[in-house]
Amino acid sequence: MPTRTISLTRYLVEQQRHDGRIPGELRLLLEVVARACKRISYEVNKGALGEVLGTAGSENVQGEVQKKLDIIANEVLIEANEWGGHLAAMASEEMDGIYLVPNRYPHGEYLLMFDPLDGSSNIDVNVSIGTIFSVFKKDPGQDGVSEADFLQPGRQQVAAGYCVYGPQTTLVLTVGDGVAMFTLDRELGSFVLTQENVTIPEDTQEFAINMSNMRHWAPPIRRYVDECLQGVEGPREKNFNMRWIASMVADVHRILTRGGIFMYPWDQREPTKPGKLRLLYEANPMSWLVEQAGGAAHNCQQRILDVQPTALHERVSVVLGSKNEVERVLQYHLEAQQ
Ligand code: P6P
Repeated sequence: MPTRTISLTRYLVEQQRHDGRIPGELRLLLEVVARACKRISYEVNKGALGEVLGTAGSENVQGEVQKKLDIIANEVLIEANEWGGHLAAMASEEMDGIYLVPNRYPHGEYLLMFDPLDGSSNIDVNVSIGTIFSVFKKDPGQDGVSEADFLQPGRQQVAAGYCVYGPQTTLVLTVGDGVAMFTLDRELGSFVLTQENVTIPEDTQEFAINMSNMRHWAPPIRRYVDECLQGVEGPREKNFNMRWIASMVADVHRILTRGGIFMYPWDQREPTKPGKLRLLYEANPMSWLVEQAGGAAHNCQQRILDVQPTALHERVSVVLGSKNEVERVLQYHLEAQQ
């Protein structure tokens, strides 16, 4: 336990006081999201004892089978956030359209998007999963709120983060002034600051990609991975390690903690889709966190945070992590075009 325990609340109040980067309404919103994540962690940790495992017998807008915990996590986030008065609307991987704050509650200026439980294919096998969230401000000049308000490039986020439910429950957050990590102290029942100024090493010897898709990749991705696999005998002149948890939250948490490169690129399986991961509530928040920690995040054509969304659930190709490795992948894409 760090000698000077700083709770999430104290951290946010001091950030608010320090440079006004966190207005009171945003601080309250982030504290509500954190409390919702604490509740989700409690539900996830029940496992087989809580009758929360297995499928819900339904599909989400992505056509993916919904796990019971997907729906529980979504409901926890909706119920926690709808009454506080700081949101105009929410959007979720688990809901087709946006969720307007009911008229019986006051409305605010913020928009909250989330993947309530990312990596849910890992739930039943007890592997780390997590909640990913992204916060924007609504255009003050617009009356009402619509899906169009959510279609903002990721560089306009005002807060982003995730909570990973693993051996520890850890909340990772940025409001544009670096990345901080808070570990849930279950005895106190609060998130305690355990790391700030998180920094991703610019170089790495660890890559994360689903190797079973190798035959479907574009040539520049194939070249990059082949060179990693050739190790010291190849052009990289060093050996690489591979990790793939199939839970973006867990893979990104490893990269924020010790470096690495994460790739879920476009491939030929569904050539009309730019990638598998969703732009608004997976790639954007993770990309801002990675950039705030000194890393890079690209879709192989442009910086992910500059992508102009055109649909709530649109997908994107993702290459993110240690800056020099991401730049090498981009260089291989440029060379392939010459
Ligand atoms: P695959 C989880 O379903 C997810 O959206 C990400 O968390 C993860 O990185 C990816 O999909 C895993 O995909 O095709 O390897 O199962």
